[in-house]
Amino acid sequence: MKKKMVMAALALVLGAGASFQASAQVKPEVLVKQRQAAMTLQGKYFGPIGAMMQGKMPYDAAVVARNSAFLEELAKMPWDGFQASTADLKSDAKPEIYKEMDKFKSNWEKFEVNASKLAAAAKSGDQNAVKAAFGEVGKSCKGCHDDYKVKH
Ligand code: ASC
Repeated sequence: MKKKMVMAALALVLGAGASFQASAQVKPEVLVKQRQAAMTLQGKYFGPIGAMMQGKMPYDAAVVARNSAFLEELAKMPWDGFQASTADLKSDAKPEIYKEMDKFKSNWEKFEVNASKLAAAAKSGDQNAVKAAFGEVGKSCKGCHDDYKVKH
């Protein structure tokens, strides 16, 4: 009886392992879509804050706080989609990414830190802090795009 239960538990663990492995092998096309979707949403939530910073829209602290909180999470999402398996697919990602993964990674880590700082500033309600943090996020977007995104 005891042995049967152990075997059943073992089968469960092994089964879970197998399905995890299968899901880890995501199709390269899906990885590209994942990246693009995350980046699109980043732009969607970054844009209005930018418009407020430039005085093109009235400052709305609730929208800034919500968008910044979304951005903090979105900032983490594209990066595991940049796998070598995607290097030959058509996208705006330059091939240098896969040759300079350490540098690319340090860029995205800076971006994540800056996005977190923006979310913290937005929560504090200090508009000057939001402005400064927003500028740093924008710089990390642009810095990485300059090096690693194809220009059209
Ligand atoms: C955006 C967007 C970018 C960045 C960049 C910031 O909304 O689409 O690429 O902000 O312009 O400098």
